[in-house]
Amino acid sequence: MSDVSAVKAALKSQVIETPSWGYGNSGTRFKVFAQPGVPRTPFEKLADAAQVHAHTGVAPKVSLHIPWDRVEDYTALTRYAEELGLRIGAINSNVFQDEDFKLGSVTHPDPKVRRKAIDHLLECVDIMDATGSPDLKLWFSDGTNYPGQDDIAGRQDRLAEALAEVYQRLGDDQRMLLEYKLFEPAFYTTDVPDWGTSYAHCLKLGPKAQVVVDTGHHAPGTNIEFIVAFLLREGKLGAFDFNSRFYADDDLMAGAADPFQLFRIMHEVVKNGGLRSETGVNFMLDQCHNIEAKIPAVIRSVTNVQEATAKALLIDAEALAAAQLSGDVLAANGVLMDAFNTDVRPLLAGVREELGLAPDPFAAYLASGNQKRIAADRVGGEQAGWGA
Ligand code: LRH
Ligand code: MN
Repeated sequence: MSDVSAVKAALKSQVIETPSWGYGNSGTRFKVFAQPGVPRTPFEKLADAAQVHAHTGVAPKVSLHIPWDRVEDYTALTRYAEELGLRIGAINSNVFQDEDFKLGSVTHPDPKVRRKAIDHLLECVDIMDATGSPDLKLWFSDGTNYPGQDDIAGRQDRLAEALAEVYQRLGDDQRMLLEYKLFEPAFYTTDVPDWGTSYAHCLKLGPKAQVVVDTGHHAPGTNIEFIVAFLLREGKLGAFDFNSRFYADDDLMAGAADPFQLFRIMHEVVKNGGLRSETGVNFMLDQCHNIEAKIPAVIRSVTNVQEATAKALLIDAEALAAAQLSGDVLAANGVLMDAFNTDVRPLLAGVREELGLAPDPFAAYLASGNQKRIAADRVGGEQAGWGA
């Protein structure tokens, strides 16, 4: 049986990075619904992220997205984050909204357009230098919509060339995290469509290049925990973008659509040393709260990840190994299901109290009155969103 004090210690030192864009307006092509109290500036997004950390104790990092979070003075933004007890996490590039990138960014047929895209990625590394962020997170919407539209292998050459130039620019304590996605916005080829393509590019680039697993970016039925176990074994799992989905890249709250999948993923993380800080896996949320209040939704997502982690930590590893090695299929599956069916909320409530926090962060936040306060204070100005 797992040592409860070791489980508690692991839960107390867990770090979940929240996305600045998760606090802004978001939607679909059909509609973006605004909400009262939505932040207007990156500073207000940090203030919202600080609420999540204040109530959960495990969310001290915030991912930024450029240009959505572009500011005059990144030192001031970083200092403000520190005053709030936060630090700047991954810097996300954005080569999916510029008019020039319709046919691709770093894979575009026109070298001038590729240059523009690479310069944006290099600007993101400058912002990492200014904010102390160790992670450059790259997701490319690049792809094609029709057979014959472009040279599939040629685009890979262009991608590899761009990644190599950016890789050279990285500092010793910096790394690039290459995210893959099956489709959307492109609907025929996507230039980084799956973990294998990202892994292959990262292998060629070197040790400072690792793969990002966004849980919403796979074909239905994909066994994501296999990918996680494989990449951890190779030392190439750099980060997660946690969210959940029923169909495609729905970007719903992590653990909301499929808590059992999140548990299976965290089991492979725990078993393969991915929770150890020295493994360097960055656990991030990448979600959109199109109809639900944003700060409470992020708090719920953080506690969902905590619950999946707690259940994974409670797995009786010895009993599991014994059953696996003796080929006792039902016993092995039973060990995992015992952990999954364990109500870990009392354990997590205890962990929070030991951290000096309220046992139920969601209820505590709603009772704090912060939601009413920001709705009253944040009137006027332009609410933050995807700026598309
Ligand atoms: C692409 C993605 C990527 C981010 C964006 C907000 O679907 O997952 O990680 O840049 O969402
Ligand atoms: Mn993502």
